[in-house]
Amino acid sequence: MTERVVDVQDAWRERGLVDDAKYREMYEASVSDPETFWGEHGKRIDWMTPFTKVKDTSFAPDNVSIKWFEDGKTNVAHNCIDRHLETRGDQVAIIWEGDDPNDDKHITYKELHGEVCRWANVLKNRGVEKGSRVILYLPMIPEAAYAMLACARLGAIHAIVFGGFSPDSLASRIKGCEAKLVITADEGLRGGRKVPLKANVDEAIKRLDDASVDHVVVVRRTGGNVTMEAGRDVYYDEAAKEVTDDCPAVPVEAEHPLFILYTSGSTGQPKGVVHTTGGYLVYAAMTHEYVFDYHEGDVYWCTADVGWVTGHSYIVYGPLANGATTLMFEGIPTYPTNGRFWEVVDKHKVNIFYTAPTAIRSLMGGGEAPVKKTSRKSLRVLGSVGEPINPEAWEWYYKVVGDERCSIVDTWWQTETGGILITPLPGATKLKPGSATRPFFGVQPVMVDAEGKELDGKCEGNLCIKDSWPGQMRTVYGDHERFEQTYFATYKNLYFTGDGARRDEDGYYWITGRVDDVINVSGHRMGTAEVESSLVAHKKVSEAAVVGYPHNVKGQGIYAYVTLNEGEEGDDALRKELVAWVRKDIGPIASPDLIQFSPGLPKTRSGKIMRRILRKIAEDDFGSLGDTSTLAEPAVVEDLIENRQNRA
Ligand code: 6R9
Repeated sequence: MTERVVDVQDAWRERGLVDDAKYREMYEASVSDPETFWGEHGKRIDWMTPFTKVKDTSFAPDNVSIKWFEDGKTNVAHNCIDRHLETRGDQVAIIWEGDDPNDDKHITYKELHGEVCRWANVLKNRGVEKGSRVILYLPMIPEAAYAMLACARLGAIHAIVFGGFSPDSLASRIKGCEAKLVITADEGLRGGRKVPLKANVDEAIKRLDDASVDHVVVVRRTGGNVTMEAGRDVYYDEAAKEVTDDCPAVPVEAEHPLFILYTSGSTGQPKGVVHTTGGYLVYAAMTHEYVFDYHEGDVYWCTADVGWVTGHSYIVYGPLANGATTLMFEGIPTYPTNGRFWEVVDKHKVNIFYTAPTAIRSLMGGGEAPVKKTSRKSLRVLGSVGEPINPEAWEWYYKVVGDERCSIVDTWWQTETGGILITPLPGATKLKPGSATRPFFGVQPVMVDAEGKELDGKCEGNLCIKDSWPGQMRTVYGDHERFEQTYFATYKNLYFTGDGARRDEDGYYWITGRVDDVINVSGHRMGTAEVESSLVAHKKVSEAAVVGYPHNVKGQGIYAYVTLNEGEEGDDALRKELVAWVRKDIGPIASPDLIQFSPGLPKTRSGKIMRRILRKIAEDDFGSLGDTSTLAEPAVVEDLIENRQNRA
């Protein structure tokens, strides 16, 4: 197959912030002299105390230390709100589109300022101060942005937990960061269905013997009935009556933590990824401007949930730091109809649209009609994030959604990277469907083989990054050693991403997916170990192994091999029971798609589960199992193949 190349259209180049020559010039400057480059771009935000030091970073395996703009002081809420008041106080900062198509709201920068100050005062009255940890467990409502910015205004550290996570997952995160205060809503509303958020918070706190939580602030979203514990719980609207809308922004050090975000890794419990203030904001704002070719006055919409890093960097912090109008959507792509995205685009005249391949694939199933019914004339740039976009979905996005008129930016990055690292720039980069293309300014990708040898030119291997960029995570909350071990111990002096990639003759990167035991289900990261430990916690289960397999819509599905205790019978009823168990334990996103009961798992003589074999069987590709000579009991494999669930 010859590779398709889509040239930069004249209109993209004319409007673009940079063309190809400018990209090359800026990229060269950014990697040959990062101090000067970032010293200059660090000034894109306001500093209460200007920095004099730009970069002090080391990837030395047992002494990783990352500091940017270290002697400067600033405040993220000031940069996202206050500094815009004079020039664009009456401009809309947030367009909120509710789950119900008749429900929307426009919030100006001036209004945002008032709301955030009030929120900050409500938190302050409850003991929140610089360094306090606050958990947010909220639906996609403007209050989520207000609460994030209110924490930032006080120098408090927010940790958002996605509303789809269970009480147990919430409890472990509350405990992990010893949060004093939890912000939630009575209920969430998605696709017409209610989510019992406050009840889940009650459950979570009940599960912790020694709960750190002194206060729960509850936003009324549906007005649904919830239990309020006297002395601990308060409705936000009642608490807000007692405060003013004036609250100064607290200047904090550039390296003061802005947020913790829990993410799945290949082992154990989710890690608390820590992002700090100055470098993070500079990087989020700069990538938002260049990658989406953001211009003054554009309406920008990222469909992610604020519970994921994409929502942090590209719904709230990046766009608001740039004074943009950012759209926040409460609902889902298929409610009330599967034309909803495009109807919202027309309704609010969206210019830049950013979503995940899984959403595109699910809408492809509904055909072109729901798309073609809408105009989409306002659209200019279409973004993709979360997982590799298959060329078929790319072409559909380009042709059907974008009418071959919009540029596509396939943006590769991670919770850990804080912002986009590999991506096209609309005015500069020729596109190849399925490739995230070239590195952003200051980013130096390195390809290595399994032994850690650096590969040149066209190659395939593991993707690492040489040297730091300002948006990089700084540590794992409370466990710096785990940070060093996870990301810097595999390959010396390199940040290891956990992703495999291919680099082609033009230096373009094609991300092939995770090379560790992390799977990507509908753009959501899941550690296979987390699902396994949930399954084995069930009283009938003796052992479990979980792998990913290709799934048409989700990208990857969850395939679980389960060995039951003596005397237990594996049938459809038990399958259902186990799916419900995992849903309840971790959350709906972790539900196994396929469960295979097996008398044993393929192990080496030293007892290691041979996941390579399990992956092949789950992919229905057992003709090439590779080397099976180290198997302790070869007969196990025959049984696994015979009873496989995923038959082509
Ligand atoms: C931002 C985000 C990170 C993992 C990452 C990779 C996959 C994200 C991608 C992509 C191919 C892209 N990923 N974007 N793979 N092309 N454009 O998704 O963060 O939830 O931490 O996931 O997602 O495997 O390592 P996070």
